[in-house]
Amino acid sequence: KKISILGVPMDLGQMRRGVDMGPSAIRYAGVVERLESLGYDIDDQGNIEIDQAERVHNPDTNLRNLKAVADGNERLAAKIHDIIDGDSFPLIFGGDHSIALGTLAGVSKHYNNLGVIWYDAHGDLNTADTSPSGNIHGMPLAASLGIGHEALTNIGGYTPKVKPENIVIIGARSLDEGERVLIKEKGIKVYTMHEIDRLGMTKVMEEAMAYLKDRQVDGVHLSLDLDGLDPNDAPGVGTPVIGGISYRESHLAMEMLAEAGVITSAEFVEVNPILDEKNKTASVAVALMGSLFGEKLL
Ligand code: DIR
Ligand code: MN
Ligand code: MN
Ligand code: MN
Repeated sequence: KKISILGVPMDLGQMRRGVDMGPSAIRYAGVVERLESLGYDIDDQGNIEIDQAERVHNPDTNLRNLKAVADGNERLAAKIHDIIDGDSFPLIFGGDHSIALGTLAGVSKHYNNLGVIWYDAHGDLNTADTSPSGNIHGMPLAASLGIGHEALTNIGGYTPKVKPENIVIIGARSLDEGERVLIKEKGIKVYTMHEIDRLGMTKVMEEAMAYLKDRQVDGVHLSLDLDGLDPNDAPGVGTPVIGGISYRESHLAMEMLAEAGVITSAEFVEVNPILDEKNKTASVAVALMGSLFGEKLL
């Protein structure tokens, strides 16, 4: 039982500083001790090198910091190969959600039919053409489907990373117009807050896992954006959206994933300690990781 931790101090996929300190905040919240207490052998590989925001030139394009984001993600993808080749579980700490480009580039090569659970308030399905912000952290899922600028779709030297029918989005409550169009066009499975309220998290997770099983996936990557949770429970995020998934529901979701034993790689992103309340959001992330890796009270 080996887990390899990689921090990605990336804040170039959006405009607020501080999310580059996410990996430190998560380590400070005790993640290594927490997972070791569950019997895992933890290999903390430190952080990927990412350009400092103040040093990155912003060309006049609707893809903010494109080159620096792409370069960092190439380095991340290469590290993930080594982790999986070494038979270890890749556990990645963001950084903003643009790092999913590199994570999926590294992970997907090792599977024939990867499934993805995207736990997020947002769809992250924008492209330069549909993005209202120019922020690449709102684009990684589209790029991983092969949609968008080549510098993003081709991270790791191949595209696409995932099929639309192998994705389940959970927690959506803020979707841009272009994202809605793409979801309908591609038939992407989405559990919005409406379905979570209506069905309850138990049913949502049962259905999500049954859906991916039907797709005969041979691995499932969990990409968990802390803004999927309600800002009352996870205030330290750059783009909070009210009416989110509760801490309790999120615990339940992680416990159900642990029981089913389906997750083969994971990332926890968008933890911003500058915007946080006494490192609450990183602590929530660590608690969720505890449940994801099998923690039980009795
Ligand atoms: C928005 C925000 N849809 C954008 N996206 C965020 O800028 O594309 N994703 N915050 O997590
Ligand atoms: Mn490899
Ligand atoms: Mn996101
Ligand atoms: Mn989000």
